[in-house]
Amino acid sequence: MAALRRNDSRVIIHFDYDCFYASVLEAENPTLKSLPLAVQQKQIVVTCNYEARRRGLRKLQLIKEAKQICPEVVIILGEDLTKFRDVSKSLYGFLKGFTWSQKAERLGFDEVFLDVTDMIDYNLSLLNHHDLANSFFCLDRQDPTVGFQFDATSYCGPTYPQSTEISLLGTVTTDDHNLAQRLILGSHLAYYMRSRLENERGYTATVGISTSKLLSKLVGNVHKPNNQTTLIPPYSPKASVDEISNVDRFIDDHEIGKIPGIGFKSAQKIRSYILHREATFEPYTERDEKDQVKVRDVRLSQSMGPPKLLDILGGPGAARDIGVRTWGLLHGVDNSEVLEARSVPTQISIEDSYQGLQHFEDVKKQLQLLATSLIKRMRTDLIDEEDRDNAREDDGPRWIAHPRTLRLSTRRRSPKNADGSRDYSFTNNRISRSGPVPKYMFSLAESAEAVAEKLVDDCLVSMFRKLHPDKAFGELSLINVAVTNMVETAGDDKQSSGRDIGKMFKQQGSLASAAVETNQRDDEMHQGTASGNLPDAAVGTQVEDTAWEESDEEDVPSTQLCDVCGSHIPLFAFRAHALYHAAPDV
Ligand code: DGT
Ligand code: MG
Repeated sequence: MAALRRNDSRVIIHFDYDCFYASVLEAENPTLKSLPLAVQQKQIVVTCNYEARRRGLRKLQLIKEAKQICPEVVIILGEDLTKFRDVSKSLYGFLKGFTWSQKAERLGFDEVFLDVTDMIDYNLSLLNHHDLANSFFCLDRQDPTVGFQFDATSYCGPTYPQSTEISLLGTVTTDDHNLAQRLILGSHLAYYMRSRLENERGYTATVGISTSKLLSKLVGNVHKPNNQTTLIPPYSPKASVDEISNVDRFIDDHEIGKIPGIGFKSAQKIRSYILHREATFEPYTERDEKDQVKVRDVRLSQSMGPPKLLDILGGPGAARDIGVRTWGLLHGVDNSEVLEARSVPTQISIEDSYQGLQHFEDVKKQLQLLATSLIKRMRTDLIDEEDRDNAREDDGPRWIAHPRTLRLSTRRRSPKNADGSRDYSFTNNRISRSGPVPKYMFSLAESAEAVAEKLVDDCLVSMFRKLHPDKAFGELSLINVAVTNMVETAGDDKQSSGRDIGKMFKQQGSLASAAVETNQRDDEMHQGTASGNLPDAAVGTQVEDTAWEESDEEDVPSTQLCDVCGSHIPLFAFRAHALYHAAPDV
């Protein structure tokens, strides 16, 4: 049975900031650090600091419950995501700044993958094998004095499996020996970055070091918070005494739903197959113990392999290689690349969900709110941070990209059946209309609200009328306003290397206004505004760049239809969304 072969030639470091939203609030107000702190969105604790966790609070708990468990908890509203987004962007820039390859990929607001293979290879070649204990890790190829001292004979920080005495001699095959050396260097680099992140930016992170995004993300969780874990060799079964590799040993203990790349629906199908009955999934609570299916149970189940997984998971809409791919994931195989940093998003889209908007005046109000958020987001994401404060109209280039297309999309609520219920299989009701982005959207002379008002009156209302010529347009469950078709403007991105197109133009003495068309990828940055009928937790504030984590079937959207309100909810937020419905009204 041919599984995909794992490529263990890379070294990938995964960062997950500790209690991220809470840490951002603590950085603003350090007195909060010693207090139990919970961040509230609607009636849910979206996260809490570790002091609160020590006192029994947890993420995605109802506020009411949290107050009962810990009456002294300090609760701060976290519905405005601006500051979290800004910190996320800035920390990402900080971490990306260490890399040589620019392979730095953000997942949601608080996770970053770095592919540091080139740094590790370079530093391996510098090692003095006669004095490994006094090695120097060089962080800059141009300047050999920039870097840090480290002991290349041992791992820095905890490992999986735990070991007190691990040395290079501990492994058997040459491959594993080389891998150990690389991971030792990776562990020291990770520790160095964590220290700098904490000392210079005040944020701690939980970090994993391995050879893929999948393994580095998962192994980081072994020691939380403010720590790191390296998944150590042997990675190949033959090298270990009991012929099971550390990768299998590690992955085997995970519940299948915890494996990134195996989505909610796939996990359910696999559970049902293994349990020989419909697996129950109770979104309001932790999954029932009896319905847990571990990777080991699947991997060792009789006649299990890619064809069987294709049988279980295949079907309309499923990717043809889903069996092979899932079998690979169950063996820790994930050869997906850490994507190179992009200085600009391919598009910016703001949306909100509703229980049913029926009146034009309400629609107009929502268009105004969405357009205001969109313009604010454009100003945050498309203006060079350093330029923003001194920006004036005639100051030269401040926008690092100009979107060319404005798009309005709406989705109607599914129609009511005769018995009053709704037909939620009626999902293909999203319609869009596009037009050119008017020039004044880039004007900084007026407030975002004023520009938005003009945009609503000039463009969005007429686009809406064209989408819904009938006055009775039914009940809308979603409105999305987006700018797409991004054209990058030349600019000096300090983080970028010589590949940066803007920099290239500058270096060649070309006009700074030279623009280069970018390829459009379907990686919209969605943001739910806090104004709608659903909580942020449900609207998908984190959908930025999460394709890798969320989708297990290529053609199937990474959302789940909510039976209660008919909204499409990102899978990661589904539990929070269900909780929202369960929460009492305030
Ligand atoms: P950690 O990593 O366990 O120390 O704690 P966090 O808070 O960093 O949790 P994480 O990494 O799962 O999520 C990062 C941030 O994203 C978190 O601070 C709040 C937000 N977040 C996480 N899960 C949800 C969710 O289901 N809904 C919403 N609205 N936000 C979420
Ligand atoms: Mg986190």
